[in-house]
Amino acid sequence: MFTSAARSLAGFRSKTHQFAPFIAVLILAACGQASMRVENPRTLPAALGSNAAVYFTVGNLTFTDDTLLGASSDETASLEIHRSALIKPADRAEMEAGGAYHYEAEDAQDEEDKSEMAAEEVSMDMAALASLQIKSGHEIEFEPGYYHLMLIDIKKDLGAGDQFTVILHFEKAGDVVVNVQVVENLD
Ligand SMILES: [Cu+2]
Repeated sequence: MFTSAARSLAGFRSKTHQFAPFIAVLILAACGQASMRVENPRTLPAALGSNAAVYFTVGNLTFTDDTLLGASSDETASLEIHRSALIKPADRAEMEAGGAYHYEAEDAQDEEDKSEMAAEEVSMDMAALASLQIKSGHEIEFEPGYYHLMLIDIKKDLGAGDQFTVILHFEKAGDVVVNVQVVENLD
C-alpha cells in the first residue's frame, strides 16, 4: 500500500508522501476500515537502565489528519517522541514546544546552509517533540537519524527475540497497541 521507492535516503528530507486520494478511498472501502497503520515496530537490544529507540512506519489511513500525542509502555515510566537532526540552538525551543519544526535546507541551498550552520556550531542531536501530526493519506518513517520513540531508563534488559507492547496515543484514532520486536539488526 505504501511505496518505499519514493523515499529518499538523505537524512533530512521530508519522509512523508501521499498516495493518490482516490486510490486510498478505494482501498479503505475495500477493507471496510480506516485506521492508523503501524508496520515493522522494532528496537535493538538494550540493558536495564539504558535508553532504547523504537522504529516503525506509521501511516494515516483515515480521512482526517491526526496527531500522535505520545506513547506508553510497561517497559519504562518515560517514553518520548524524538527527532534526530542537525539542530540549530535557536530552533531547539520551537522544536520542543510543538513539533512544528522542520529542517528544510535542501538542494540548492544545502551547501550554503551547511557552512552557515557550521558557524553556528550546529550538531547532530535529538530533541523531544510535544506531538507529531500525521496527515490523512501520509506515512512517516521512524528510523535511525530521524524520528524515533525513546524509552528512557528501561526497567529490564531487552534481548534479541524479546517482544513488548507500546501503546501509541493518537488525538483522534485513540490508543493503538503495537507489538515491538527486539532485533539484532534494524533492517
Ligand atoms: Cu532519542
